[in-house]
Amino acid sequence: MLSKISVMGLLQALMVLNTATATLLARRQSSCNTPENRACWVDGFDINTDWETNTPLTGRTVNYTLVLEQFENYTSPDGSFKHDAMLFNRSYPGPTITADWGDWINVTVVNKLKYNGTSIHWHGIRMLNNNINDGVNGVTECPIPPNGTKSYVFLAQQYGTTWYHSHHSSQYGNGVFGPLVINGPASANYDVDLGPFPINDWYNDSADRILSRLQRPNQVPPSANNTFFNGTNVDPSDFTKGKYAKVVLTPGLKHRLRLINPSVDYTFTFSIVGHNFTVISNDLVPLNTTNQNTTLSSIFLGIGQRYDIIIQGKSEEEIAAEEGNGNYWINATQPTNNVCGTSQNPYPAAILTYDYPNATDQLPIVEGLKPDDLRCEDTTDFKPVVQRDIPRSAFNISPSNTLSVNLTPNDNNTQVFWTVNNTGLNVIWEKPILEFVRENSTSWPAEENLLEIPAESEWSFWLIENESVLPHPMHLHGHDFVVIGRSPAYSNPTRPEFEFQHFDPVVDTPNLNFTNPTRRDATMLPGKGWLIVAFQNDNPGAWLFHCHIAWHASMGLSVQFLERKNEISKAMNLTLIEDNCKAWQTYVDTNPPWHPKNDSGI
Ligand SMILES: *[C@@H]1O[C@H](CO)[C@@H](O)[C@H](O)[C@H]1NC(C)=O
Ligand SMILES: *[C@@H]1O[C@H](CO)[C@@H](O)[C@H](O)[C@H]1NC(C)=O
Ligand SMILES: *[C@@H]1O[C@H](CO)[C@@H](O)[C@H](O)[C@H]1NC(C)=O
Ligand SMILES: *[C@@H]1O[C@H](CO)[C@@H](O)[C@H](O)[C@H]1NC(C)=O
Ligand SMILES: *[C@@H]1O[C@H](CO)[C@@H](O)[C@H](O)[C@H]1NC(C)=O
Ligand SMILES: *[C@@H]1O[C@H](CO)[C@@H](O)[C@H](O)[C@H]1NC(C)=O
Ligand SMILES: *[C@@H]1O[C@H](CO)[C@@H](O)[C@H](O)[C@H]1NC(C)=O
Ligand SMILES: *[C@@H]1O[C@H](CO)[C@@H](O)[C@H](O)[C@H]1NC(C)=O
Ligand SMILES: *[C@@H]1O[C@H](CO)[C@@H](O)[C@H](O)[C@H]1NC(C)=O
Ligand SMILES: *[C@@H]1O[C@H](CO)[C@@H](O)[C@H](O)[C@H]1NC(C)=O
Ligand SMILES: *[C@@H]1O[C@H](CO)[C@@H](O)[C@H](O)[C@H]1NC(C)=O
Ligand SMILES: *[C@H]1O[C@@H](CO)[C@H](O)[C@@H](O)[C@@H]1NC(C)=O
Ligand SMILES: [Cu+2]
Repeated sequence: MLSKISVMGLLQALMVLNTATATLLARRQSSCNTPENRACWVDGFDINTDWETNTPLTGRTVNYTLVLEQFENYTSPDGSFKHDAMLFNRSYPGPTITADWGDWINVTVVNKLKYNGTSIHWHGIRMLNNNINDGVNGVTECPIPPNGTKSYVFLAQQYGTTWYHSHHSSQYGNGVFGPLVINGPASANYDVDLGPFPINDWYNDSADRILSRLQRPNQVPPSANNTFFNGTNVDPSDFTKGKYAKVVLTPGLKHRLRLINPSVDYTFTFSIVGHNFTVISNDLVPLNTTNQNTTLSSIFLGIGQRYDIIIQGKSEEEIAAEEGNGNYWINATQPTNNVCGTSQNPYPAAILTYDYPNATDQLPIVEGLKPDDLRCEDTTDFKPVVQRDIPRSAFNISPSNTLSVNLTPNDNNTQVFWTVNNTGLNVIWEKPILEFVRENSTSWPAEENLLEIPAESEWSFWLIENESVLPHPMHLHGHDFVVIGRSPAYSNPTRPEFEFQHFDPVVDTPNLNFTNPTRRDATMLPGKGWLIVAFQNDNPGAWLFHCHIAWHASMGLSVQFLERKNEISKAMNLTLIEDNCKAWQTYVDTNPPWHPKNDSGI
């Protein structure tokens, strides 16, 4: 049941990555990447390096083993409730995987779940010529069966903060996720790296049970039972149970905090009472902090999005001069019904505290920002350090690159689907798209929602129109996209509510941004509105573009882009997926797995 990645596959990927840098292994200078010089990394590589063409190959492989186990009566980290959970190495969230820019990462996943397959995706990782390690069952691999093992091997071509999670139906909602940190240069200086800080929703029920309820008509998704900061919080109905997450600063120093939203359904506005912060990257893309003001008092965090921020610690004297007690709330608020200006914290917050002689254990006493001060919309005006301009002349919108999203019942109204151009995604776990490609077959079913990227295009532009009032956090695999344009959020007070805003080529095209637009791997599609993204047609493989609300993805809200189809077999060794597919088939033959028609499988 063991599937191995051959050394040949690795070498192939190395060769195609960059012949110029592959010959010289990068070396670290001692004067580099100090608190005064974070822009520096190693000889010839710094914050201005375009990682799409240059990566400081270290020749090192970091190895991790993640053992995925099922717990029947897992006590929630807030002590409030017991239910099923699925955890990596018995830890919630899973362990942080850490590497340096240019390392190879080898994560061996051991599936000890009782009844579920699994498939682990490395969110935001480029996977250049390495689609077989993207970890999407039914697309790039078969699920890893119970008692099966698979090693995912990939290059840390980018650097910054991201996460990994199961792509097997809504399974990550049971706890199957963890942070992934790749050390590299930064676009502003700091003294202390505090590490990852996931903020996510928590339910007193398993993801499997919630999803099976939502697949029926007229169901509303449950409200979360808590918000977890770095995996914990107090019980909202009994503050003596569980514990607050505490972020500890040293007075006077600058601290880097790596925000991640690995929720299944919630977006947040993040803020810290009494502290502004500087955003140095969105997703895995460093931001220029000198030609724009990235110092903010709050930031919107959609599902799948990350922000690395730098917090300037106050001096002991500054703290003493304040009305507070040296402790400050870290809030993750939500606007009511997606209406900006109505943000509030439904659950207890986390605490920012200081390590100094006068520190106390008291709870913060200053309430924090007024709700209307909070930014409650996704930011699209951040400019990356490495500039990329998009050829306006190549821009064209037609029905062939328009995706229309809606919530659609089936004919006899017994099930509901999230559809894209009238079809909800439904992958075949036993026969991933890469298997069709290997067989040189194009006879995949319509429910694969597969869109072939025209071979001759350099840039691929996509207009997504959202018929529903719900905003959707859209995430692309295998690339960063640029956000060329977007309608205002439907809740924007200047817009009549619920009025659909179609993309109007005449009115809207002049306002699109082709000059160094925001570049990242997850962004919001506004309710009753539109979004235009573009990405380069340069990574052979089958790549998902999906809503990152777990319920929506599992109910169909996804397409797959098939890119440079004729080059896929050359770029990687597709036979490497075979062993695991055989193991999965053996499992299926004896234990028919649950995969109802209206579960997309991702
Ligand atoms: C990771 O495992 C590979 C293969 O077993 C080995 O060659 C390599 O030295 C290991 N890396 C480290 C950092 O130990
Ligand atoms: C979990 O809890 C249920 C209900 O309390 C109980 O029936 C079951 O035996 C427990 N399972 C384990 C493994 O403890
Ligand atoms: C990855 O780790 C597994 C388990 O330790 C090992 O068998 C395999 O050789 C490693 N692969 C590479 C490319 O280092
Ligand atoms: C996964 O396991 C859970 C709990 O054991 C079960 O309820 C669910 O049906 C399984 N899902 C799949 C997709 O196999
Ligand atoms: C997995 O291995 C355990 C221990 O060897 C065994 O009890 C269990 O039946 C196996 N499960 C499957 C699905 O093969
Ligand atoms: C998050 O929790 C882990 C485990 O308890 C801890 O080691 C880490 O310091 C925490 N991170 C922050 C930013 O507080
Ligand atoms: C944060 O920035 C706001 C302006 O947006 C400013 O009014 C406020 O004084 C700043 N707060 C701190 C603690 O620097
Ligand atoms: C940011 O923009 C400024 C002004 O355009 C430029 O001088 C600088 O080199 C850019 N890069 C960084 C990392 O600040
Ligand atoms: C940047 O914005 C912050 C917060 O809004 C504000 O406090 C600061 O004065 C601004 N800095 C510049 C250079 O405009
Ligand atoms: C620390 O507490 C002591 C005793 O209450 C007080 O005299 C001193 O001013 C405080 N120092 C600071 C920096 O808050
Ligand atoms: C921040 O969190 C604290 C503690 O939960 C709460 O009292 C305060 O109202 C929150 N602030 C906002 C703006 O919701
Ligand atoms: C979440 O927990 C369940 C089970 O205890 C309750 O039934 C729900 O009412 C609760 N939901 C919220 C929003 O707190
Ligand atoms: Cu959605």
